[in-house]
Amino acid sequence: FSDANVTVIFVLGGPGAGKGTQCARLVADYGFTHLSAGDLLRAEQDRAGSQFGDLIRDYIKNGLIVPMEVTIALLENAMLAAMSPSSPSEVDKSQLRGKFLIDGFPRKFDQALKFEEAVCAARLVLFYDCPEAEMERRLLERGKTSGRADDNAESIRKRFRTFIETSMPVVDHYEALGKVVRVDARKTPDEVYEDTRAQLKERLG
Ligand code: UP5
Ligand code: MG
Repeated sequence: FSDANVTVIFVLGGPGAGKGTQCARLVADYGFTHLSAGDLLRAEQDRAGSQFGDLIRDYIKNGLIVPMEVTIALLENAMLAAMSPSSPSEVDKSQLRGKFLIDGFPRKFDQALKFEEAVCAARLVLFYDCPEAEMERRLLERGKTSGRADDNAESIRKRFRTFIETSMPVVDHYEALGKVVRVDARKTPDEVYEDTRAQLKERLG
């Protein structure tokens, strides 16, 4: 895809920081297409005939990062489908236009490099900053009804470890490039969204 025609914002933050919640609001106000890497992986896991189902299930339960070839292919296909619903195989990718929130990806430094090389560069990174105790409280609460295989105390602990050890360096990398918009995610969803909008207005005009 061409960086001039396609806008990508990575939406990052720890497990339960509120990435999905804020993306839903941004979609309504800005017309972005929201692509959650975790949601795409869960859909692929449940797709009949997928060769990756068992692998994805195992990685997610253990809070580990699924090999990037799988995730990047799912993201690229979803972007293509959003921009060219009719005949995705015949289009000239450099002519396609779209605006995307890529939620929960990249989670590892090499994934960031590979995505930018294979798909397109990120314009900004929205980073939702939330203390672990608050994220844990939210995830355990959601776990009562979510049915997510990783919303339990043991998986949550593993997800936190992966986030700190492997995913925070991605944020640091974009911070050094001046691309990070940091939002305090401890407040109510409305307050977090107001802060998001104010900062995006400053950065995107
Ligand atoms: N909530 C939200 N905002 C709140 C607020 N301000 N105040 C109070 N409550 C708030 O929110 C979580 C819960 O908190 C909800 O109940 C919400 O109502 C409440 P949500 O918006 O869902 O937060 P989010 O950050 O999206 O949390 P999520 O659990 O989705 O984060 P993860 O990053 O853990 O999950 P994801 O689906 O992205 O990834 C899951 C797994 O998939 C990973 O652990 C990994 O194994 C795998 N994965 C990969 O391998 N590669 C990838 O690229 C992506 C995922
Ligand atoms: Mg999410």
